[in-house]
Amino acid sequence: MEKVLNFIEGEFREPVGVAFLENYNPATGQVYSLVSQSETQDVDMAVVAAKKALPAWKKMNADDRFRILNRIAELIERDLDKLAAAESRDQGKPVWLAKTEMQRAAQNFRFFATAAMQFASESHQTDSRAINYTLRQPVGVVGCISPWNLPLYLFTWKIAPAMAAGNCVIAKPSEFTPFTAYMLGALCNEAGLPAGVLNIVHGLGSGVGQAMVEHPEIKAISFTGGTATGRHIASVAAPMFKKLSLELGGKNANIIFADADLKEAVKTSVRSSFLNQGEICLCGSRVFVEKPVYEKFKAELLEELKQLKTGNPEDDAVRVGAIVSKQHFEKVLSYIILAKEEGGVVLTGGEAVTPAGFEQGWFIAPTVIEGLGWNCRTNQEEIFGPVITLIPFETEDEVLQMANSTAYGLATTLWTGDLKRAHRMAEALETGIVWVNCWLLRDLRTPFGGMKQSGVGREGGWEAMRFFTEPKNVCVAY
Ligand code: TXE
Repeated sequence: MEKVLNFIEGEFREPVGVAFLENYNPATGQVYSLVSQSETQDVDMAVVAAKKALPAWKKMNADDRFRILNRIAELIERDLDKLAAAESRDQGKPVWLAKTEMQRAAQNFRFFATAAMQFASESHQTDSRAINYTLRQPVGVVGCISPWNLPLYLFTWKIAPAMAAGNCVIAKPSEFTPFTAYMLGALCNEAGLPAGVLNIVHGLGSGVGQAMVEHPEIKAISFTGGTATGRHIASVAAPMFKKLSLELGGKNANIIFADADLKEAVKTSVRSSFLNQGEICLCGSRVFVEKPVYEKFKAELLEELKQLKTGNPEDDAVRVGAIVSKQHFEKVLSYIILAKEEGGVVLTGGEAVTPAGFEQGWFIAPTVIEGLGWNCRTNQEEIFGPVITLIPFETEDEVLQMANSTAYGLATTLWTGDLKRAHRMAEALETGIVWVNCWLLRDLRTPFGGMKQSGVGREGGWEAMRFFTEPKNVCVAY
């Protein structure tokens, strides 16, 4: 069976303990590869390699760094079909969707390669006495820990800016979806990335992830994952004053006002609810609909959902693939049971499905529930699956209060034809991102991240370049 090996100092290595985890294909429920179960010693070796590579990498001129990172982007595009097939097999998502994400992974490298060329420091004249300028220096050896929902896309979203800013990286993909990060190692070698600039260690979060956060020579951690894990990482990193960027969960509102373009709102709500099986931190799982259009929206949404095919990820007509793991599949189903106990009425879905040929896979039908109060557990906790609730509302104030009621603060989508209302709401919503009459329209220059328990810090554009650098002020009197 194929082994997912660590990538340290440009070489593929077995973990020191020669232990492996089973890696499942969520669509078949079968083990198809083995993943290195690394421990502290593997992280130590990766840190030694990264420290060795650091002086030359941080001194390399931006133009040369740009060429290497751009070359990685080209190689991802060259191997796009192979990578997408591997991503789908590892994660459960449809292949067509994985292809779009591989394209975005390449774009991450291209975008941050360019950023490396343009990242300029500020300078300030102090009266007529001195000039201050800021040196933006790489942090050094940094850690990137990524989740299982958008594996290569989120992995590269972190490592690309880290390397572009001149850092050497220890990166850990999720143990549930390590395969495309493993494949990326070979592409980095082919692109001429110096050995040790990127080191990939695989294994459990509680083992190798924890070892990364505890390592005194890893000066910053960029993490995307669950809020509970983020809280734990923050507590471990705090005594060492490590720089932290935490992108955590969400319980996002999708708000539809009666004056919205309803057709467009329905169409996009199908995507924002169920894309990637609802396993995107930006999915809108609480759908608030203004009362005059509630029944119409509901009927049209349910009609659209009849077209949404769940099943074989290799089938281009399939829109909903398999849930990433057995544990997560059971967690999502347990929330559907909870919703019923809390008085929810399942309008469609509400159960596991077994597509022909995939009887052992972990599939859940797109599920719509109504009849729940805004403050029940189903409407407050992150489910992270193909499950949404419909909640009617009467006034702008009321929906604002309900939308802001959760512990999370990642993203909101608003559907309205009233520009003034859109601005008013955008200002009052307690989320890091507000989409008006659109969803997931991404521009890599914009700040990405959440407030409250959705995280600390922002990724994207200069935010990421700032996170991965230390500003040093130099004051020169004249
Ligand atoms: O994520 P974890 P889980 C949410 C979603 C999901 C829940 C839990 O609600 O149901 O989080 O998912 C590594 N030190 N999101 O448990 O554990 C782990 O190996 C260092 C939202 O699968 O947070 C993996 O690489 N690292 C989210 C990464 O952290 C540790 C995406 C994320 O895993 C660690 C995924 C530790 N002690 C889940 N423990 C989003 N924001 O998009 C684990 N890890």
